[in-house]
Amino acid sequence: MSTTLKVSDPVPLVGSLDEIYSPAGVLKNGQRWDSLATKFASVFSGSKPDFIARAPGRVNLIGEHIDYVGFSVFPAAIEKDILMATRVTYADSPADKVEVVLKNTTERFVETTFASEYHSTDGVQLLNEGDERWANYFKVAFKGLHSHLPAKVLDEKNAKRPVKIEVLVDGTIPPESSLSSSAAMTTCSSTVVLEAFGARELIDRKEMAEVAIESERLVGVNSGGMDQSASIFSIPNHALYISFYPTLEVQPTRLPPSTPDHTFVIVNTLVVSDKKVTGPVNYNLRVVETRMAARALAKYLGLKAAKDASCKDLRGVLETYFNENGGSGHIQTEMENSAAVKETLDRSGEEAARIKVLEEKVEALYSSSTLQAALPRSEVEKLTGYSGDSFDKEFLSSFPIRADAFELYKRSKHVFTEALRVLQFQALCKQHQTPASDEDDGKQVYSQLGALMDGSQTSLRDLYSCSCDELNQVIDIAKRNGSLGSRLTGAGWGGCTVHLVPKPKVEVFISAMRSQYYAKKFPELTKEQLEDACFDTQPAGGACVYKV
Ligand code: NG1
Repeated sequence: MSTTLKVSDPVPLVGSLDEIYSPAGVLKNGQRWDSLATKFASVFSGSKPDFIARAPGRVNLIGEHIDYVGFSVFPAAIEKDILMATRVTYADSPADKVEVVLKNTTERFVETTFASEYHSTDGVQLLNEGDERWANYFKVAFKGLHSHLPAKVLDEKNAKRPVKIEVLVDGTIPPESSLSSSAAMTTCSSTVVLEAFGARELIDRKEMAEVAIESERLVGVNSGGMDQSASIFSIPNHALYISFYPTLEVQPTRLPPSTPDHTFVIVNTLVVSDKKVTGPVNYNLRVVETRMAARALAKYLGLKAAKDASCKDLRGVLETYFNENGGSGHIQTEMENSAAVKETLDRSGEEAARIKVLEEKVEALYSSSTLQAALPRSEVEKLTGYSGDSFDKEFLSSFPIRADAFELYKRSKHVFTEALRVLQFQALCKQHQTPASDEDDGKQVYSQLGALMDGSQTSLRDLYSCSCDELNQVIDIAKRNGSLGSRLTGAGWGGCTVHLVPKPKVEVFISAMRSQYYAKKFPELTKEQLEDACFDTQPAGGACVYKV
């Protein structure tokens, strides 16, 4: 069943770990929470924290590289998370600044301190290098939220104005592995700032998510909004259907019941992919290519708003195309011209049919094989109608990129087909919420869900070019050992994969991964490291505060 969720609620307070983790997760994490509070007392001169903020990582089940284009995605929070044990000292006499002290249970993240005046965060500097750079995530969350804090919170008459915030951070999400450790850091930091300033109930989760998405862009990646939304809004046992258009909305969705149960197994290739470093040739370049593709498609369709902000991404072009051509009635005309659009409308509804229409327009625009290849700038200038300085301003000014040629056809094709797969995945989940009454016991729906995941991987590998040898190897092993659907998750170029596996096959699956991938590529891994690299997971709860 799909549960409605109010994005306008504040980050919740929880009273017990059962509200966050599965029973196995409670067992695994209970001791960690206790020892974090004890460690806090030992590193911060004796006293206990006032609260522990928590934000999870996520695994994206389907819908890759389409959040920054405006299309919906389908992730779930995982149990691995960031915890921030926090103590707040309030002013007992007039003060003009707050000091933040950040420590980490992992030694390589060294202790760091920064201070900010209450009326302005301009003095808070982000660092480009060095061991204290990890504090940037907290700093951007603080800077981002500062202008949203109600005036009464920052007012000097407010006795609850913090002068010191002491934080001990502990994380279990492997960094740079596409399970969103960075979004969990930004989200957890935002939660600490809200609680410390007494503003948790004054700023709702939707506003917090929007600020966290903007804030993380300050760290240097032109990211979408999936990760922060998943980290903030998730609830246990549900995946989240997240849509960004026209505004952020979240629909928690359960996966279909089946006998036997199915689960998602995460396999980390252990190939590190740092988006901040490779952005100019990988992630940020893809964002730019999809923007070029949007302007090219808008021009081809002859849209009046082709150069307006409404057509800056492919979702915007889709909406503008239907608005300028008679709204949803136009789909009837398109249907008469295409059996595929009609079939999509019948099977998956109008939103899906609209996407199919645009996919067909992409095929028509790039019908010649020369246009389907990587295009030099001169060709992109012709297709988009932007040249010289206006080209630089439109496409090259937000984030540095490095490329001699741009793939417009392949990126557009991936975006529309992937957006369609997300709708189909969500529709299948919603249509199969009661146990199948026949012999099938959910087999058919799970094989359909798996096929959509496989389709996503093929598209990411061949059209979006963000897979890599290790990701492909892991996926091959998975498909030979019980996985119904396997794909990379997150940005790709390394990091993790996600696999849909019937529960009785999980053990065989994991042991095949160990012998066929890890033993060959990373023979030195300890038992604990192996357990951390390859594990099955249940959808977990989102960001919260636990009062100690
Ligand atoms: P990962 O690789 O998990 O950081 C990134 C983006 C997402 C999304 C995916 C690709 C950030 C913080 N996250 O995820 O918004 O675009 O890639 O689907 O940049």
